[in-house]
Amino acid sequence: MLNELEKIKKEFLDSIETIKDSKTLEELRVKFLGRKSGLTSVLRSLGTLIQEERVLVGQKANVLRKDIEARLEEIKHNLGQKTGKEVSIDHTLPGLPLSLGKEHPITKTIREIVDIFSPLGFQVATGPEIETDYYNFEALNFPPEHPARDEQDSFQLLGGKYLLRTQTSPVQIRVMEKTKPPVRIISPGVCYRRDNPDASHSPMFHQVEGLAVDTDIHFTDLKGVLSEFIHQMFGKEIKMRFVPSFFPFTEPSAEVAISCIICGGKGCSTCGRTGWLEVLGAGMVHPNVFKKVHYDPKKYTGFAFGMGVERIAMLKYGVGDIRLFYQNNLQFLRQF
Ligand code: 2NL
Repeated sequence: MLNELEKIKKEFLDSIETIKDSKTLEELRVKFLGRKSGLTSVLRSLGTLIQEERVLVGQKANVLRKDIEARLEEIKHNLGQKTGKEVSIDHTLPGLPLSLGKEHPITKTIREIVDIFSPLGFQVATGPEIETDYYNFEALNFPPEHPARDEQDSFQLLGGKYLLRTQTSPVQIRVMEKTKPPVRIISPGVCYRRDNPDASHSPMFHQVEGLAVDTDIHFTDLKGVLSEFIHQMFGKEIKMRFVPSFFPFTEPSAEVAISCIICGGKGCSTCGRTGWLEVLGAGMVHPNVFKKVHYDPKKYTGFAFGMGVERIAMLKYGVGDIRLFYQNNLQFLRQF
């Protein structure tokens, strides 16, 4: 009987090496502690033994049983820690909600602008943010001493050959260089100007420019297209007005304003008590710009416009500070 117990012990110690999961663990538990196990049959046959043997074998058998139980318990604990599988999982519980991201208000506004101009026949054109002085200023008829060329107003890249574009017009120049009229494009994108940030200025901002060139483009076409844009963007009831202005690259030039969306034109703090809000600049493409891209200014005419996306978004959504767009404040961004 004592030999039998030694054999069981040895066999048990050998076979615990094979335990790799809770299933093999349970199989061994049944094999060594179950009703049909060797240990159980030793304990059952104790009655056949004489007094002294019964006490000795009985003690040894119970010690072995406790050892086996303790060892299996220890292995079970370790398995649970290693795999985590011993923790029961309720697979019917609902999952953790995934928080979906959403469009940034500036991206959203660009998309809304594009969605208005696309059906009017304007194709989206994009181009480099790092530009040369030629594409950013010279081709756009900026006089050599124009203050906008000043290093104060644009970011020059080391070496002096390149700068960060101050508007997206260089894209339109590049398109005109490559394609013959008719041209109808809008160019959304990021621009950079050396400005100190405040509620209405940011050194990095977004712009959408538009350009239409053909043999018979007139100021009325510009007015019709922008009127459609303003009414779709801000509402049918909104009034629009053109105020004479100046840009080097357009002649004549105009500043376009809309009746104040806050006070309806009566005058309030948002519109500076004028009843009007400036929303974009526009005009007829200057003949000097056409000459730069080898378009014949006697044959072709065109209109162009440019708008700041942040300004449009601020007016449309009632945002009082441009810096809110760049601070990754989710409480702000989730509202759009
Ligand atoms: C503004 C004014 C404007 C343009 C941009 C343009 C481009 C070419 C030729 C002529 Cl290639 N003009 N762009 C024209 C008028 C105004 O932007 O205040 N933007 C925020």
